[in-house]
Amino acid sequence: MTRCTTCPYCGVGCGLQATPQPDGGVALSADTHHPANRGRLCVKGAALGDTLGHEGRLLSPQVDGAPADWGFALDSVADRLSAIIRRHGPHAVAFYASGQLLTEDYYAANKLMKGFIGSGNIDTNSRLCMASAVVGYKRAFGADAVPCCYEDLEQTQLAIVAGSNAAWAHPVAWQRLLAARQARPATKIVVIDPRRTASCDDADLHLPLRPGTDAALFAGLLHWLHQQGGLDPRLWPQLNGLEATLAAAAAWTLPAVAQFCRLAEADILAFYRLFADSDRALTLYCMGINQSTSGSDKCNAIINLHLASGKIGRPGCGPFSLTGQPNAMGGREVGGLANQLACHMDFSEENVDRLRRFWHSERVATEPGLKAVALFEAIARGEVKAVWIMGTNPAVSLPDGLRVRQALTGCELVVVSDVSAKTDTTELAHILLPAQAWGEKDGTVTNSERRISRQRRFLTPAGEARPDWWIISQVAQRMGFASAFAWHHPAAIFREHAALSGFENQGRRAFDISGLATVTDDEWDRLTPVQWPVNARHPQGQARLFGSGRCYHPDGKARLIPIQPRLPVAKPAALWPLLLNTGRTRDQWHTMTRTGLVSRLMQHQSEPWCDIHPLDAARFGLEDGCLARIQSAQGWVVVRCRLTSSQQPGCLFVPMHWNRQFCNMANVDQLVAPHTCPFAGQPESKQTAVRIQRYDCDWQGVVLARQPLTLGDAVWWSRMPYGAVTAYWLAGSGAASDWFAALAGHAHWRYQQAQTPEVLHRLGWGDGALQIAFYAARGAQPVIDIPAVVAAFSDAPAPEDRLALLAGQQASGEAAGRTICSCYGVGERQIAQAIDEGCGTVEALGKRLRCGTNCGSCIPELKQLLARQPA
Ligand SMILES: Nc1nc2c(c(=O)[nH]1)N[C@H]1C(S)=C(S)[C@@H](COP(=O)(O)OP(=O)(O)OC[C@H]3O[C@@H](n4cnc5c(=O)[nH]c(N)nc54)[C@H](O)[C@@H]3O)O[C@H]1N2
Ligand SMILES: Nc1nc2c(c(=O)[nH]1)N[C@H]1C(S)=C(S)[C@@H](COP(=O)(O)OP(=O)(O)OC[C@H]3O[C@@H](n4cnc5c(=O)[nH]c(N)nc54)[C@H](O)[C@@H]3O)O[C@H]1N2
Ligand code: SF4
Ligand SMILES: [Mo]
Repeated sequence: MTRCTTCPYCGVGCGLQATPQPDGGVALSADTHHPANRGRLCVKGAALGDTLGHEGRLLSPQVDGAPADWGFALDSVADRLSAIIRRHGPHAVAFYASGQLLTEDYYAANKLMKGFIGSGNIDTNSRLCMASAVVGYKRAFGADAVPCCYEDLEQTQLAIVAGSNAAWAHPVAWQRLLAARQARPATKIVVIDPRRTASCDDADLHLPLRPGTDAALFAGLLHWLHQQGGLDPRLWPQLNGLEATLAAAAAWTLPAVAQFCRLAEADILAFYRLFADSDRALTLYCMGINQSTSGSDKCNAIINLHLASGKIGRPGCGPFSLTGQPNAMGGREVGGLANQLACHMDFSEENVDRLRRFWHSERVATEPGLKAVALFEAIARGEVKAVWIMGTNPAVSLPDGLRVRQALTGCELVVVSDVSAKTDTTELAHILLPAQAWGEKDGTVTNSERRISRQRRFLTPAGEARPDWWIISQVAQRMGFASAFAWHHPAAIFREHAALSGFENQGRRAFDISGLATVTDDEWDRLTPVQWPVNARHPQGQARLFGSGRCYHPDGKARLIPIQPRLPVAKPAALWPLLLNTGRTRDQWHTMTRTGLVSRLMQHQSEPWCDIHPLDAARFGLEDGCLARIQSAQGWVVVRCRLTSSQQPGCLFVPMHWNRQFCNMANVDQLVAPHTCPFAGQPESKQTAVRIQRYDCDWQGVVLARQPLTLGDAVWWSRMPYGAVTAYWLAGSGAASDWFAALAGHAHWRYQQAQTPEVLHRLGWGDGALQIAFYAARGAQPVIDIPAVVAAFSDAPAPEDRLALLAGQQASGEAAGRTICSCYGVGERQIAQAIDEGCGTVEALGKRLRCGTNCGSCIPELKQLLARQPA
């Protein structure tokens, strides 16, 4: 039977259908009925079927490095946590959770820590992601409530895309916006981003502002509108703080904004006029706004503008924070952030009392706990002695990565619930608990537009994996809280959560799904996607909020917040002349635990890299394709340079994804400083002061093998899975032949070798098949046809073709080149050839090669190739 479910990746929250196949497999396809995607999927969603295998999965619990049964593992967690609490009190323990948990899991974790252990110390990776957006909404509306919905993408006249590369990070929402503009060409798109991203390819206007200066741009717009008479005086009685906000914005005249943001006045004015002339304007914002030491103020600068101009609460209007993870929003609802309680309640005495009565617990935490960055600092100082990490990989994703690793290494008790056996974080755990993965577990998630959807089970769990909610409640029971954690089904947790949302609410809290508090298990299982609130007033949910102007502050009025735009803490200086930006790439998800398994997703960008402007490259003696070492006050990485004018001079970009499982020297968060926003606690992951220099090595190469290799740190390496073969890009010092000899193989393998002073190629044959292939060149990376070499592992070439293989080339035929379209595996060289042969448009390429015809994420790159090689 087909089961509808929700994508486990981004906050767009697309629906999928999973249909069991006669051969025992599962066919996945887009759900044509899901309101978030209506039949569309992006590359990552479309490749989900390739991630369902058990490769790399954590299959059984482990305690102190040894396999354990569940009973022993759960007892160990409960006993050790309880012992630490007895000795040092409840604040000596902490949970660090994730926007990738399901709402039911998240609710259980929050209830255990804040309701029964009695500490506020549960925080989440959403701190690195949405915390500023939460502060922005709460300050403005008195509630963490996104006013908008995806239909606004279709109904707006102006989409302002600020600090978001939605073409890659929220592809299906982006495609909806583009489709809407195609239907109504008067719709305009303005992208605000220091880099020229894939999203800019479709923009009517790109404002490449100086990093970190968005607040001034928006404050300037507010001031300019006010001067033009563009604000709506009818709204003013409903607003608090307007006068002070306008007074603060008055400094931001056009010339002042132009100077601060380093933009041309004409471009700024073009943007401001578009806003003034559009009755319906929508601002979509994401990490380029949130990940900042003044992220909260940037969010409020955006919200101020929409409130004062009345572009909110109507179709096509509003400040729309795009959530990152599939259930970042659910985490905000249950109280996954250390500075809130549950169901959007804060730590006021009244709310603490309310929760005491609802949970029947005398131990409810009375004050906020430690936010993520501060939490790991407290672990490092030994103040927090135990941490339970669930569904996140902090050794990779938190700033000041080296210190985070040290903190975990020195911590008395590190418990990790994960689906992957080997991550940078699981490697540091004392107790490992195998969680059920997407497709194996059942629960709900909430997407960017407040829409609650079901993730449904359609697979048998791997090994002994258990649902996260079950693991948490088992530990809670063993810690002595049996009756409060006696759930037998996730639907029971959902009902409790829904009931709490309505408990003594009386319209005071925006988050209210009390209309779902009495669903039966069966109704919960059949739940169709619905946008909260779901209550007596809105039994079918509600698409847009704040249409009436009423907010959740005690006086019911929305608040404008006076903003003083500030530059990032990181400032370029003599020692650190460049500003490092970090973020996402199209085909990878975070720390690559899932997408890194899929070779077609790895082929889009197979190595960690750094984008650098040609002027900076010349200044620091770098060329396209060379390896460079980037250093900050915190640490360093080694990545490959890509020269591109999409970067502005003075700024670098390195992806956030790579970590020690994929490259031994490319975890970019080892560079990022732990500076945070004073209101949100969110780190400034987008701006770090760094320097760059060429990475000295004698040779570069690639080694391909049937088994993953243990390469150590004597060389720089970067791993790329290629089906049954694993490839590693390499850079080393000394003689390549010595390195390979030390690595290599079996006595009975026979080696074929080609060597000149410049290159060393070696193929190892055993049992009639290719076992290992090594290509090294002095200085630069060898030019090798990797797909051809990979193919030779399964189809040993005829002896007369082995010389071509030794040369690293395919014997005949044209190789496809770097994968551009991941959906259909279409490569750069195939596309170039088709263009040469007359395909002059994206549509023509799609007809010929199918590229770009599924999810559309590669269309920006197809356009670039077309522009580069006119037919
Ligand atoms: N493919 C893919 N998609 C994802 C994810 C993924 O890992 N991979 N992760 C999901 C998650 S959790 C999240 S949070 C979202 C993130 O989605 P996005 O926020 O769209 O992605 P990022 O690449 O982190 O950053 C967005 C842009 O902010 C820009 N930026 C940097 N500094 C500034 C600045 O000062 N001002 C402005 N205006 N822009 C700036 C960067 O150049 C970058 O292009 O993506 C979600 N979707
Ligand atoms: N420099 C820099 N750093 C960043 C960012 C940036 O832009 N720049 N972005 C930040 C942002 S926005 C985010 S959201 C974070 C993301 O960073 P992380 O949350 O650290 O990244 P993930 O790889 O998503 O980690 C998820 C982990 O949970 C496991 N997992 C998957 N499903 C389940 C499950 O059902 N149960 C359990 N228990 N485990 C599961 C996976 O195997 C994986 O180990 O990174 C942040 N760090
Ligand atoms: S846009 Fe892609 S990654 Fe995001 S939910 Fe949809 S299919 Fe999944
Ligand atoms: Mo995120």
